[in-house]
Amino acid sequence: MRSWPAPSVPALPGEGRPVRLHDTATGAAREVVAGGAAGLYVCGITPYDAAHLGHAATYVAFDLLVRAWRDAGLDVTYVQNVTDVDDPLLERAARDGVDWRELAESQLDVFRDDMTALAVLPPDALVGVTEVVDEVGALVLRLERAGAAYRLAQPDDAGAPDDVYFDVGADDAFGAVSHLDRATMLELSAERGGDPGREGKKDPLDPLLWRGARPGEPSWAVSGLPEGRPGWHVECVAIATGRLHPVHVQGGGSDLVFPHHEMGASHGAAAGVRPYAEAYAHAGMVALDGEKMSKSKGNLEFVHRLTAAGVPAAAVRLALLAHHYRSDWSWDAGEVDGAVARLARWRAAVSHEGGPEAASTLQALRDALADDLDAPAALRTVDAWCARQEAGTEVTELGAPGLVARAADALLGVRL
Ligand code: 5CA
Ligand code: ZN
Repeated sequence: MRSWPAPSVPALPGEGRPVRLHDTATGAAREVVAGGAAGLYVCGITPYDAAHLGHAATYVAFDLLVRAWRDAGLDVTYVQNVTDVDDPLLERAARDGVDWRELAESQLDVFRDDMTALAVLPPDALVGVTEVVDEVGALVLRLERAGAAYRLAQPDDAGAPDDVYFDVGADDAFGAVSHLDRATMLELSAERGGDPGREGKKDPLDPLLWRGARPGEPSWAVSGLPEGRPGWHVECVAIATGRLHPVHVQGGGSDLVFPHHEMGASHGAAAGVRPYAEAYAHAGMVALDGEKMSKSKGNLEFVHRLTAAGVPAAAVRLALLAHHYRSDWSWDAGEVDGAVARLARWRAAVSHEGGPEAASTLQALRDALADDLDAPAALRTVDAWCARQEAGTEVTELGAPGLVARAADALLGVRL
């Protein structure tokens, strides 16, 4: 489906270092990409409500990875999905009396505008699940043929199309992404879209691969499967493995470690794609004023609300970058003030023809990003150059401010 416009990325002299990235599965940071090409898959939005600042923070985090990889000379292919058919979307559409497709399209437009404002590089492919139902169905059938799936009659309607479940027992390595104990897995499964209480399953943790059609719900006919629609985890595995060879990094927020990425890894293994992803990278959760952002509590912040209130989008981006992508943190109104002040300081410092040499600043910026995308350290290196510029005691090089400005734009996505 349509993505969003790509911001231009200025050219920089030289090349960045290979990026070391923290892998949730191994618990260590390492260079994930060996050759000259990198494949990134990041879990996209479920467009039933406007994407909030926490979602934006996750996409800005992976945007840093794309920028650092490209700067290091890699040929990057970036794929992102849109969960444009799922329970929360259908429930919200029914509640509000709108068509689920229209609801998804309208919320996607808000998301595209926010990503454009934040100068996030668009994925090479933004794939809606409804566009690739056949691909997902083919993977479900493959898992059935591999003996890793089973069918279950709908609870109250034996004549209705069956549901298809994945058998977590089919993967010996199940648990290797999250390393959670079973009690925690059961708890998270219930919280995050699973149905551990469903009767008749082989294991309460077994996730849905394909949901048999229910009255009033959209469904598709895929040859060999009951009339129905894709399950959640399998959609991402189908979309990622169908386009990336290999999937170097499977990314998303840390709320997806379990069950989503754990199940994805097992689906991949059972289907013969071993490993599904070379590494699993997760962004921390953003809260608001100390509490988890939650639609029911109404404590949400949005990129478009901030920009409509006059905050430059570049300042919103700087505010997000001031937190390490792996940390959980809480947004409060003070974040804006600090970022607006920093943006003004940077802009003033680069608005000269000359300034202190900047090649070492570029190097430090690259080093910070290559070290597990340490954006806070990268911001401090630019701050330090600004301080030298303000002190005015160093030999001035013509063009140095321009280099700092181009580096901030290309590597951090902050245009000065
Ligand atoms: N469509 C699925 C992924 S396949 C989904 O989780 N959609 S979402 O709209 O709920 O979330 C979109 C992305 O934002 C996911 O990568 C998710 O992990 C991330 N995310 C959700 N909440 C937050 C938050 N509070 N802070 C940071 N990232 C978040
Ligand atoms: Zn996903």
